[in-house]
Amino acid sequence: MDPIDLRSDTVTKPTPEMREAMAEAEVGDDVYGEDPTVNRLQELAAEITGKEAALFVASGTMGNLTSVLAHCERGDEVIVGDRSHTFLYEAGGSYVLGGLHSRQLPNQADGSIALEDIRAAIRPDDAHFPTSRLICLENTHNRCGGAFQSIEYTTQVANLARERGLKVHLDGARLFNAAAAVGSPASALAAPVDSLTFCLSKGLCAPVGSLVCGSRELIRRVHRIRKMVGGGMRQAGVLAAAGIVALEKMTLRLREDHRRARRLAGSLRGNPRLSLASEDPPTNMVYARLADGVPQSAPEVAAQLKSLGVLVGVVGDREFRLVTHYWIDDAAVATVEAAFDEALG
Ligand code: TLP
Repeated sequence: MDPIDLRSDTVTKPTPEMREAMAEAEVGDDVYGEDPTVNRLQELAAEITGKEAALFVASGTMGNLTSVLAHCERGDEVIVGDRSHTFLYEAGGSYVLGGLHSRQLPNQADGSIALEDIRAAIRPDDAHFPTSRLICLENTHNRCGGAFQSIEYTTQVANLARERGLKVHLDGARLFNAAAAVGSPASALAAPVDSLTFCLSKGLCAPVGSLVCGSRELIRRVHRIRKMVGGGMRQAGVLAAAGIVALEKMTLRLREDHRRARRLAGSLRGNPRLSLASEDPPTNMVYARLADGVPQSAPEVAAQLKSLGVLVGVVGDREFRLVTHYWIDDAAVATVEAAFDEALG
């Protein structure tokens, strides 16, 4: 039997409908701009996010990197949250490849960066300082419990950026989870920002790929940088076909994953050996810590859970991340609860 895999929503496999669409996809050489399925996916992504243009890239990491490089010049400064994916988990790409300086500001528990912190961090025009160029937000926020950012907050950050001549990039890897949680279309969350990346290969189940969306001019620059980092793909329509199914069929069902995350949290809350980051997970992530006095470490408990057919993410010595997705049903949630009871005895 396949294990119940809650390590991430990146583990999702394509649905049967996606595999069929992939097998039948019309393809061409996308470096020549001639893959009709990639072109259709890009048009659809631009339309759904309300931006002028979109570009298919290999991953969320590539989407964030190419966007940030497209906004900035060497030596510029990028304001990021200290718990953001871009800062923590993207191998320092914007520094290594772009010569960019990052200004890390504390992420609040709800995933936001306080407006006053951003205001205070924007550099005056003085030769001593790097030039503040870009603010990066994340929605939903992975390391802040899957928290979602409101349209109002995103707009406030964008207004501040505009006043001070900065741009805003949104890491919307899970933009559609945010949209489902806020109860608004993705375009409303995307409207305030200059660029955004969203992923097809997380809760939306496509096997590969992300989209960068923004103005035509920005996407033209992202396109060149994508080529530079080796992301010009050829008959990528095979992948894009699954992405089209993801956008057309999978976004509205994300609420189900959120409901299951709440259910999972509800059942784990009853276990005195665990303490949950949030009583009520905002989207599809449940963060749980081992209570004081539990002798095992998180990796040890995860190994025991694995032997019971349940895979969980380990984030630190005492903490787990459990992510619900398309392939986790109600029966799986019940099994996970029982496995924790057994592993923690
Ligand atoms: N996140 C992965 C890991 O890298 C931690 C996960 O399992 O959640 N932005 C956000 C907010 C992400 O959570 C991720 C992936 C990315 C960007 C990067 O996407 P990929 O993996 O496609 O490069």
